[in-house]
Amino acid sequence: MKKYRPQEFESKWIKVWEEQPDPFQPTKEPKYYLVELPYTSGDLHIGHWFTFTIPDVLSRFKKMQGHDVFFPIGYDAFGLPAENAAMKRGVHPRDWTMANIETMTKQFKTMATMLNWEHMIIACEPEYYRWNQWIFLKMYEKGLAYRGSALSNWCEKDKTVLANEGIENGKCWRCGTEVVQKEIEQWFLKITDYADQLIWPENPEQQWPMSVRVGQNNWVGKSEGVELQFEIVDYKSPVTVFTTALDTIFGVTFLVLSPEHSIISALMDGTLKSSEIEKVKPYVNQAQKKTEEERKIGAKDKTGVFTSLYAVNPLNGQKIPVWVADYVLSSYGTGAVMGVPGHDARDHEFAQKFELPIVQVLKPADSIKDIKIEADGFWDYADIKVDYKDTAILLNSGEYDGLTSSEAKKKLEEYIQTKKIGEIKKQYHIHDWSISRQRYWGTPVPMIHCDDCGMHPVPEKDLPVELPYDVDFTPTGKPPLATNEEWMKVDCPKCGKPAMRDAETLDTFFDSAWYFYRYLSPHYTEGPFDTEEVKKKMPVDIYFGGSEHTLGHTLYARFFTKFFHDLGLVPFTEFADRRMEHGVILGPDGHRMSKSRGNVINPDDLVKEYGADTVRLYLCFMMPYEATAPWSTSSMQGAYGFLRKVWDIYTSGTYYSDEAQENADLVILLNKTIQSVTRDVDAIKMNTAIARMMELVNGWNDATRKAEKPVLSTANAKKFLQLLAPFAPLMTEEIWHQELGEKSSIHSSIWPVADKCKLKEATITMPVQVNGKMRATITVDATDVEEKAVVDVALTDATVKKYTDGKEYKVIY
Ligand code: ANZ
Ligand code: ZN
Repeated sequence: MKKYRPQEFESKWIKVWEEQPDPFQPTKEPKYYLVELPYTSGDLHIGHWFTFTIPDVLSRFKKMQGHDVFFPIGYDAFGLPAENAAMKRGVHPRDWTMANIETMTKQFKTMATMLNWEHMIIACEPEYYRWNQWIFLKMYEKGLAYRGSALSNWCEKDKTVLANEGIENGKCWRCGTEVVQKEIEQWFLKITDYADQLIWPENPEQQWPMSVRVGQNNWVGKSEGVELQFEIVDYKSPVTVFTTALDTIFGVTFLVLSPEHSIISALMDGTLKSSEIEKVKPYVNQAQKKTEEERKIGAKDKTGVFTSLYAVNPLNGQKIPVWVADYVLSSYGTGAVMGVPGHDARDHEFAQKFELPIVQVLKPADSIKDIKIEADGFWDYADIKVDYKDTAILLNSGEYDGLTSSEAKKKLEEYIQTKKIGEIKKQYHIHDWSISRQRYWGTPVPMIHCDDCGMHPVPEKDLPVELPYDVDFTPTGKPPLATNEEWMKVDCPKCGKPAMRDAETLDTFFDSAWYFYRYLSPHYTEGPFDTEEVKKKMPVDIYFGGSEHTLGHTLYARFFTKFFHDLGLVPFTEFADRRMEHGVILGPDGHRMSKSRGNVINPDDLVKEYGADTVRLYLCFMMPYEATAPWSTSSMQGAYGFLRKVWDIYTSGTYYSDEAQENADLVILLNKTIQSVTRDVDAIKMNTAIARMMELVNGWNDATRKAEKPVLSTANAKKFLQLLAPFAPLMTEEIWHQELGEKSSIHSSIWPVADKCKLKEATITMPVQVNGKMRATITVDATDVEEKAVVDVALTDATVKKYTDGKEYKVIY
């Protein structure tokens, strides 16, 4: 018997697969399984193995079922870490990235996946980013890409702008530096034009996790309300507020402006006089240091100052004080809020802190009991909206008293529209997407700036604008590309005079927003992708990836898809039918793996010691794809033990044979295993599929030991090996050829189907009662449970005979 030594055959098969053409002919429709393309960080970690192995098992399985499976790979190769690593180690970002790609590709290949390497894309290659530029120019043409200025999240260490999605707890997601606010000129994409389309309907056709859909919908944050004007006493221009609670207008006891509001600016520069300016100035100055995130989070402890201005409530003519406070954001609505402390939680805290009057203007209908209304009359509008939307009743609201909230809203909307003091408005929380970075390692923005005649797109025939190799990319606050004067110089495409290139580069989230289209035709030169291929293979069947991409990447990818749809490039508006989020493998100590903790599991070492099949099998067995659990070396050794058992079964020559007298129970168990493994792999429950296979191996072992001769036919033995093939592709291929004498790959063989007739238990045990007392149990053939046969067995049973012999009886079946 040969010993299980994966090192002796694993690399052989990987090479054979790579070199030999695959004779497989699909008979069923295409499947597109997509895993988020890895970032070229340097080494493949166990998390990469996990996120790719399970989709690979699914891909191999679907292929064996006859599908034309597309399972591509590529590299997200631009971005800051390359630049940072380059500065730290004195290597060029491109060289660093390319070296990483080489290492990672080598590592990936040891994983024995069926990835379509010939479709690989590398985002930092001109062949790819040329189409980033093309898409950018199309967006520019449609007015979706524009140059603007905005108060931006700025990372002082990386010297770059960050999108909101790039901030974690107020810190840069890459380097952890505190993010500050700075007014910066940059390129934007008008994702807000697609805000409505990005909102998931209640019951979408696509299977995306509820958490993702809710998260994205909240991020888009559509809300319907009104913009309403309040006159300012002794000042020419009114303040417009955005409110979703017009029915609370009689409860307004103050106005709050954001520190960036134009009226506050007028106070700051003295255009507008304030008796409180000595308090307003320092408050506004320090508020501007906080990031939007901090202002939202820190909004618990309210701060603010009175401006000395007064406004007039347009409904009841009341004079109310105007405050400035940083819980009002300049980036949302109009940057001004009508304070309703009776019903808005934030306004309520503010009023309590600064002793402003609180007026209740909504109460529950009489029929509703047990509602918590605070002693000062506070009843949270957020609760009202959810639970009693239409039934709350107005009070303290003049002629509107007694109306329900929805009746009042309708009437008030009519009133403000006829008086021309307000209008119905939709607001979104999502901002336009800032896409330019003042850094080097990215796609150059394909624009030209001419002193004489303005800004022009680079003509399409001149694409790609290649990223120059020679630049000084040390951050100085000036974009690194600007340091290469030769590169910067270009003739104006309009007037021909000397002009300048745009020195900024695109956010890497731009690259990853459409890469899965490019996979289909990675070398296509007529456009970003071959639309015929898209029609054949897309939408993606399942998109596998991490939950950290809920609000960034997957939202951008959906936006690009909708844009492509509008260009007529794709026939659908959602790119993936299903999204599946993977969990995290923790270190053996239950903590996140990290170098500093020393709890990192290195897949290369494991492959060397146990072989790739064991690592794959364990990753599939350790937990469901969505779960998070610690690594266990002993369980992994268990996986190794299982594969060794299988190896011994197939190499010992005693478990199966062509002429075996088969064990009927084992045949049934095998067919049941085929059935459940098929079902489980299809449902991506790899761990339970493996558990079923383990049961079969134990049953096979027991039966063989008892019989002391082969108990399965070779044909059936092959079927089990096929079940295991997607999980342990190398060992099964070795056995398939060496032990079973097959000539073509097990991975192009046809997936076994359970024999319906052999799914039932072989025998059934039944109790037999005589005069109401159980006297015996009999065993009958499961295929023969007809009354006559069963009764015959019962009546010939020795124990039963004792009670029935010589007596008269009646049989009840
Ligand atoms: C008065 C009011 C009374 C409000 C009430 C709510 C409840 P959503 O649903 O998220 O759109 N608001 C408006 N602009 C703001 C800004 N720039 N910064 C902070 N808060 C702002 O929220 C809309 C509500 O958020 C608006 O309706 C406004 O407060 C506040 F019982 O107006 B409301
Ligand atoms: Zn010009």
